[in-house]
Amino acid sequence: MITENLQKAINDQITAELWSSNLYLQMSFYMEKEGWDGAAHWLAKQSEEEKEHATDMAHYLIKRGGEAKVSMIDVVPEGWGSYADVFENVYKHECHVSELINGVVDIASAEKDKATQDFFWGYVREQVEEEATASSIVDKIRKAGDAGLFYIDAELGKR
Ligand code: OFO
Repeated sequence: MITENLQKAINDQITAELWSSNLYLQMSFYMEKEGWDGAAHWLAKQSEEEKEHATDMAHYLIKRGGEAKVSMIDVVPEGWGSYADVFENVYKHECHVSELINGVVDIASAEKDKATQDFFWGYVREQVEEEATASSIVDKIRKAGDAGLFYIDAELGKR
């Protein structure tokens, strides 16, 4: 059975994942409106992935005898700037999520809950990948210049 404290931390993380999902969906709509269909597709996929993370965490919590809750999701920002601005914000947000996930591991560790530590270590590793992916997209955008953006957009559309 999971402790109340840990249950709250996981439910907070579920809310954060759903917020991330909405953030990326909003970015996806923005890029679609700007005519960047590849980025819009990439961001829509990322939005789906974040929702899957929330669901995965909820299933885990229920399996451990806890109660999963969907809390109110705050409104996400809108009106992004350039192509680079959008992906710089994706990168920044992923770094922030990594800190949140580390926080859940810390609580699980303080509660000596090995299963939850192990479960969230999976997400710690996944965040390394997500940060690296976002950072490499930002890098390519910076190197590409305006004309190169069409190539990058086509590549992102293949996700
Ligand atoms: Fe939920 O994976 Fe990144 O944020």
